[in-house]
Amino acid sequence: MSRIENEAFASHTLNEILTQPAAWQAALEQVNLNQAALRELWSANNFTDIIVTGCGSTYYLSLAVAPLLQQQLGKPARAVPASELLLYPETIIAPGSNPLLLTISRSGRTTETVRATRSFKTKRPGPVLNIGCYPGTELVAESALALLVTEGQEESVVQTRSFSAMLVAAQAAAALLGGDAQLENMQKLPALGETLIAAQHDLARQLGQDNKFQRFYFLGSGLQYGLASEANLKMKEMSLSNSEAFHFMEFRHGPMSMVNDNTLVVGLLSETTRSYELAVLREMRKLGGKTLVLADQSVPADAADYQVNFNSGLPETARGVLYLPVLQLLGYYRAIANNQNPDQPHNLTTVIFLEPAS
Ligand code: F1P
Repeated sequence: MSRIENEAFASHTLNEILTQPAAWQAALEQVNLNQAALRELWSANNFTDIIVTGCGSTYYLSLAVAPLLQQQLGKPARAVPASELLLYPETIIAPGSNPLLLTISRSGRTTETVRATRSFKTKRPGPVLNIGCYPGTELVAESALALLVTEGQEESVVQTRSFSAMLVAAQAAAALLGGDAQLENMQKLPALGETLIAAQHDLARQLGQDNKFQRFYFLGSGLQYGLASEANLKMKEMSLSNSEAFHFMEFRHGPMSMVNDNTLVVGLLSETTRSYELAVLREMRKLGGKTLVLADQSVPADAADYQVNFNSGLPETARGVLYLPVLQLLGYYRAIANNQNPDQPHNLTTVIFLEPAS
């Protein structure tokens, strides 16, 4: 076995990161199998808006999915943590509205998400849609339709393969319901992912293990902000590093004060607003930071010390998942460099169960 295969054999987190494209294929098949049920749910209920909810990684997944749903379906869509929907429903469910609730949960068992769903159903009669990885759970029981990508199941506490598989399912469902012709082109994603992981694994390892970098900032806007937030959580959960996520243009408004020679600024570049985003990256390089840019097409060297290009030809609404493998590997290798075990992240458990409501 190669050195990389040896490591994957030793760590289930690394193995799950490296094998995730197969779960993307399964996610596409799951949406395809449920086409009629998805169309029926969306067309039969005259929804006024969409609320997307989850916890931790799946809240960040909700942040990536909500703008996509609004763009594809033409209805207001908002991502909220399940705890907010549970505790402050009046700030989220608009009077007279008929929202579609989309719950996202790897386990389908997180107490906040289950309770928020049950509470929501006492206020609104509409069917609930769920995306997850495990059948027979409390959330599946509360849902009219569940898109379950069982190939996304993982031993890891931190979400990697499960997260990207659920993202592909959500993007494919949005494309289906929005009548987006790109759904067919999304079939290319698994092969693109395999190629990307093979080509960029060493760069992710090199940057993850470079102890010059002590501060990490993940920048993303629009559909990419949720993914930047997830990349940040991977870095924190696995390696206990100083890291934060920001909307691209927000970084100038104070947080850039933290940029120094030990900083890696990671840009999840869009194609539609790249000129604004490249300007931010150029400025951060002038402040002494190094930049890693992830983009579909190559960017000028004066903005990127390091870059990863997907060359997918897919629009942003169809290829968000391609940002993830390198960023997951970056967090994984920084964890190793920090003598942390990514398979046993500090203080964390796979599911957060809360005591029975008092
Ligand atoms: C939500 C979650 C994960 C986190 C950890 C604890 O789980 O917060 O995002 O990584 O595993 O649980 P789920 O509702 O998506 O199963």
